[in-house]
Amino acid sequence: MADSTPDTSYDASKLGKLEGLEAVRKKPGMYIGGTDERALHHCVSEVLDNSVDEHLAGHCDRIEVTIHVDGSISIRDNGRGIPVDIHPQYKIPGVEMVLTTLHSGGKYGQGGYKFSGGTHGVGAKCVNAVSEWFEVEVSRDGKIHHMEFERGKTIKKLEVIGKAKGTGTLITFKPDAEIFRETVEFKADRISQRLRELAFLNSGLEIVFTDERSPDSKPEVFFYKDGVEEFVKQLNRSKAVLHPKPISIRKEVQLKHDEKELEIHAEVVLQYNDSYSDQVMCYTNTIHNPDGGTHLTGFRNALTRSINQYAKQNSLLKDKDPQITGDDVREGLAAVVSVKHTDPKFESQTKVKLLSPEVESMLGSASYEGLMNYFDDNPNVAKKIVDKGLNAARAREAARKAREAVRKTSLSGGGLPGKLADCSDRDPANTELYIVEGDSAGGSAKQGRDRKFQAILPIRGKLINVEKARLDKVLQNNEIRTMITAIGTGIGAGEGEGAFNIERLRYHKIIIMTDADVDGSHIRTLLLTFFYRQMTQLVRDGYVYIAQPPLYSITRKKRTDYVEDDAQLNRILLQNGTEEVRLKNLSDGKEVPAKQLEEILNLLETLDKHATYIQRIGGNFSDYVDKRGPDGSLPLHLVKSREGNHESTHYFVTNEEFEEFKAKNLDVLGDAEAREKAEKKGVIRRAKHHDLHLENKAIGDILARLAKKGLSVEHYSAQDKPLFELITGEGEKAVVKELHSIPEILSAVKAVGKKGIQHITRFKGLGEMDAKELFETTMDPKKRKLLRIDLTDAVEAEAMFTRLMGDEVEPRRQFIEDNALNVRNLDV
Ligand code: 0RA
Repeated sequence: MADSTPDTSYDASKLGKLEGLEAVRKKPGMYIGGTDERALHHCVSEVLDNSVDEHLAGHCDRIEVTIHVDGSISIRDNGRGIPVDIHPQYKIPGVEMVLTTLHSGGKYGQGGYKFSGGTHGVGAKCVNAVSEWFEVEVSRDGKIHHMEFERGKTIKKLEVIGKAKGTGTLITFKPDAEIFRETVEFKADRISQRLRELAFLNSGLEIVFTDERSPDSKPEVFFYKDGVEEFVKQLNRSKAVLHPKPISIRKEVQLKHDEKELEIHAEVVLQYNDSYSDQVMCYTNTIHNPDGGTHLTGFRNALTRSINQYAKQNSLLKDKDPQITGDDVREGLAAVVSVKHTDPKFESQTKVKLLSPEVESMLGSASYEGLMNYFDDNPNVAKKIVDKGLNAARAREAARKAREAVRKTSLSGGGLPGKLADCSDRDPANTELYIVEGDSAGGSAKQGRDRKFQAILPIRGKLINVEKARLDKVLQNNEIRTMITAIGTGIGAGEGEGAFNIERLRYHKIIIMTDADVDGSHIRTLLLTFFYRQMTQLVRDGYVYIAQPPLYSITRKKRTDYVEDDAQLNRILLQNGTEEVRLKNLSDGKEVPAKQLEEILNLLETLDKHATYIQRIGGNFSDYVDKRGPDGSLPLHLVKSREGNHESTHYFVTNEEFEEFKAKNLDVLGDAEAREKAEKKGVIRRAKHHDLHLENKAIGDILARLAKKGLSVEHYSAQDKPLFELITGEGEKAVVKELHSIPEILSAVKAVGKKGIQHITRFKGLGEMDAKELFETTMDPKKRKLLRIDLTDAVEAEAMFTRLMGDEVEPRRQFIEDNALNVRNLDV
C-alpha cells in the first residue's frame, strides 16, 4: 500500500476534509481488495488485526466482537487504547491521525509492535473510508473519549464522554452500501471461524462473539489455554489418532539476514490420525497462508528427513521396502505451523504464501531437532509413525498402477464417457460442466441446456465415501472415474501422467446441481469432499460452484415466479400486497401515492427488525417509542430487572438518567464487587443493561423519514379511533379495512399479498421441474445464482467433511438434518 509523501502543508482544517480517504472510496480494490463479500469481511479483519497486535505486544487479553441488528459491527479490546494526545506536527489527536490520514507513519503508525499481523497504519482508516458511519471510543487516562465519522469524514471531533475504568478501544462501523454493492451483510459463520482461529493462534487471548441479529443469540467464547495444541486436536476431533498427545516444537531465534536484525519465533504442532489425507495449516503473524511457503517447505523436509533417519538408525526398514517419500509421511498428518516474524516477506498483497528465505532453514533445523528428540523419547509412537509411512509407500505403488489403469480406460474409445453430454465450444474459459444428481434431472438438464457452452454429466446413487477409502479404492468407483475424465485435470498429488494438472481443465465452471433434500446434500458434500481432497487447486482457484435451484414457485394471475428462499418469499408477498392496495391516511383524508406507499412499507419492514430486537432483550417497541423525551429523542438505554417473580423494564433517554439510576442500583448494575456485596446480604435482584445507542440512531432515522411521509410517531401504538384505511378492489367491490396503528399497515398488506397467490409450490427436487423451467431458474447465466466454493476456511471445511464422512455417526446425522434444506449454509 503506497503512502504518498507527507505533505507538510497539511493542517488540521484540511484534514477535516480528508482528501486522503477519498482515494480509498474511489479505488476500494487497491486498499481493501474489492467490494465483494470477501472485502466486506476483510474490513473486520483489518480492525481486528489492530486489537490482536495489542495482544501480541502484551497489552490486551480480551476482544469482543458484536454484530448489531442494524448491520453494524463492533470490535472492543482492552489494550492500551489508541493515543488521544495532540500530534505535535499535525496538531490533531493521535486517534484522528490513525483513523483519517493515509500517511500517518511515525509516531502513531506502528504502535511499536514487534510482530504485526496487518498492513499497519492503513487498516482501520481504510475501513473508516468505506463505512456509512464509524465510531471510536477510547478508554485511556481514566476517561472515555469518543469520535465519529461518516464515509471517512470527521463529523464529531474528539470529546470526553465519561469516566473510564481500564483502558481499551471500541470501534463500531457500518459498511457503506454505496461501496459494497453486492452485500453489506456480515456472515456470522465466517466471522466466528476467524475468531476461533485467532484464539487458537493466540493462547490466553479470550475472544467473545455475539450476533445480535439472530433470535436466540448467545455469546460464543473462544479461549484456548493451550493454543496451537488445541487447534491440532480440533483438526483431529472426529478421527482416531495414532498418539493421544500432539507433538509440540517451539523455537525462538534472533538472526541477521541481508544486514537486518530479525527475530523469529516458530511453533510447530503435529498429530497423526488414521486417515489417508494430510492437513497442514500455516500462519505468519497469525495470518493464514493457504499456499504455504518457506515455513511449510522447511517443516515438510524436516519431517521426511527425520522419519527416514530414525527408521534407518533403528533398523525399521528392510531391504525390500520402498523409499518413504514426503507424500508418504504426510498421510494422516494434521499439523499447524505458526511463525512470528519481525519482517516477513510475502508473495503478494494477499499474503497467501510466505517467501522469507531465512525461515526455511530455521524451521527445518528446529523441526528436525524437535522431532528426533521426540522420537528418541517416545519410541512406541515413533515406530507407529514409521509403519504408517511404510504402509503409505506400499499403497502408493498400488495407486500408481490404479491411476494408470483409469487413464488407459478413460482414454480408450474416443476418451470421453458416454454419459457426458458435452458442449460444442472447445475453449474451457467459455464452458461449464453441470454435475447433476439423478438421471431424470440429468435428462431435463440435457434438453434444456445451451449446448454451445453447457455440458451435462448425470451421476447416480451414492458415491463412494472418499474420506474413508484409499485412492486405489476410490478410483474403482465408476461415477468418480467418469467425473475425472470429464473434468480432464487428473487427480492427486505428485507428478507424471495421472497427476493433477490444472492446465488440462476442460471447463472453467464445475457446477454441482443436486436436490434440496437430505440425499442431495449428502451427494453434494461427497462431491465437495472429493474435490477438496483430490483436486484441491480446483476449489482453491474458484472453479467449483453450487447451483441454487429455487425453493418455491408461485402462481398468481396466471404468471409464475420462482422464489429463492423464505426471505424472498416475504418480499414478494409484500410487493404483491402493495400492488393490490391503496392506503388512505385519515388524518388528512388523502390517499398515499403508490410510490410513497412502497417506500413506507420498506421502512416499516426495516423497523420491524429493530422492533424484534427490542422485544428480544425484554422491551416492547411501542413502549420504546412512547418513552421518548420531551424533545422527541428516543431512549439510549434499557434495563430489564427482576425481583422474585416481578419483572420490570426501564427506559432512559439520556446517559445522565441512566448513570443516576445505576448509581442508585449498584447492587445489580455496579461492578462485580458491588454485586457480590449485595448478594451476601441476600438481595435477589437481577438486572441487565442494554446500550441502545445504535438502535436509537437507526430507529430515529426511520421514524423521521416516516414522519415526512405523514406517519406520526404518536401513532405507533394502537389508537381507539382508526388512523388509516386499507382499500382493496375498485368501485362497488372495494373492501375497506380500518387500521388502528402504524405497524398494522405492514401485516395487513402482507395478508393481502398472500391472498392474491393461487399456488405456492415448494420444490422437492430438480426432477419436479421440466427442461425449460430448469434452464430458466437454475442454468440460464442471465438469471441463475451460483454459489462459488472457496477455501477461505479450510479448518471448517475439513471439520465439515469429517463430521459428515468420519466414523462418528451422530454429528453426521445432525449436520445433514440441519443443512438438508439450506444449501446456503454449505458455502465452505
Ligand atoms: C497506535 C499506537 C498505539 C496503539 C494503537 C495505535 C492502537 C490501535 C488500535 C486499534 C484497535 N485497538 C487498538 N489499540 C491500540 C500505542 C499506544 C501507546 O503507546 O500507549
